[in-house]
Amino acid sequence: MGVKLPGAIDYEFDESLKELRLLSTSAGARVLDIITQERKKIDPAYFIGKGKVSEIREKVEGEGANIVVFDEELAPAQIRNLENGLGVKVIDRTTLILDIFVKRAKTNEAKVQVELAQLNHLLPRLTRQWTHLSKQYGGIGTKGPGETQLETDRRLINNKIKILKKKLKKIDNERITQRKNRLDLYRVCLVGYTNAGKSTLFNCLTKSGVTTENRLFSTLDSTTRKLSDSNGHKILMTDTVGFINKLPHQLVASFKSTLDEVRLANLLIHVVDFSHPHYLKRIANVSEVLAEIGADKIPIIMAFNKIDKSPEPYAEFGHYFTPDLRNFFISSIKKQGIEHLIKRITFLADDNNSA
Ligand SMILES: Nc1nc2c(ncn2[C@@H]2O[C@H](COP(=O)(O)OP(=O)(O)OP(=O)(O)O)[C@@H](O)[C@H]2O)c(=O)[nH]1
Ligand SMILES: [Mg+2]
Repeated sequence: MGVKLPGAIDYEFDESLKELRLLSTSAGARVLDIITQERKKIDPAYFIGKGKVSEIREKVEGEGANIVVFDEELAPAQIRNLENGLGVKVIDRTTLILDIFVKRAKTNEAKVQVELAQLNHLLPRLTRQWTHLSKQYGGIGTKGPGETQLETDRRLINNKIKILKKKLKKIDNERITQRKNRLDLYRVCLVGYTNAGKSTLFNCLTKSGVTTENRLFSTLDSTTRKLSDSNGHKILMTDTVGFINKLPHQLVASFKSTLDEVRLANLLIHVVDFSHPHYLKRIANVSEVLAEIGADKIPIIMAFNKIDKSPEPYAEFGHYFTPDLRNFFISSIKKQGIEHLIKRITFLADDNNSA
């Protein structure tokens, strides 16, 4: 469900819904229908109009849907009202992204970070209807004297958040030690929009076998390996989590230890899916996140990837991006343009070491 408000740009609205569809399938759902509504303003009770609620309910019943996903962030009361009105579960984009992260988290670090993000998202959304928490966290605490259920739930979540933060602090310290051992090495981090081809390029550059997949957020955990063919240079490459438009702030905050890898790199390679019609918008999205995590002052190289399936020959983009020392046009799958990129990385590493 997408709601178009005044001032929304057509292609951005469509793009966001397309992405919501991809996010849904990446989470394992099957999308039955996409419904949109244009509104002058948000309805405080239902977000959408009440007539629209009945219309969606009919569709939900007709198609046998069991969940409705909204592209915008919903207030707790709106979720409650919508669930009552539609008779099925209702979630928003942030919850969907968090769900995907939960599914993909493999390492202890990623699991702790995702759970922290989830609880931080949940805390302000706790309402009187939320009463099963003490069961879920049964071992941690029981209702204190004179506490309402809501207060108990809040206390349980806050306790859990404290525990998770402590765990993260420990992981963080381990990372700091790890990083100290690598300080003499030149550290390069691949960043970019999700599905841009970061892991494919990483495998290409380091001869590794990191999972690559045509779905959103395949990679959550960062992997670090030596650059192969680096002519005896000691260069470390890191593949890490991708970014997305409207990336939930809770995720950015709790992925601090993963994102520190980006923040503390000597060089960033911004991998772009050059075959995507709105790649320019995505570059802007990624730059925003880089600024948000304090990584916008690090030297950066642009790697325009997937030129093998780009609809327009990249040479014609000369007026936009001259293939120069900062812009590389590559295909990680067909291994085109990779040697130029490696040459540039090793040159910069050399320059850095001699400085
Ligand atoms: N045609 C083409 N496809 C590519 C190229 N590079 C990557 N892909 C495909 O794009 C999809 C995503 O690749 P990944 O390497 O998993 O992308 P990623 O940036 O690591 O994605 P996340 O980890 O999900 O953020 C996969 O299906 C790859 O096979 C390329 O140069 N050309
Ligand atoms: Mg990846």
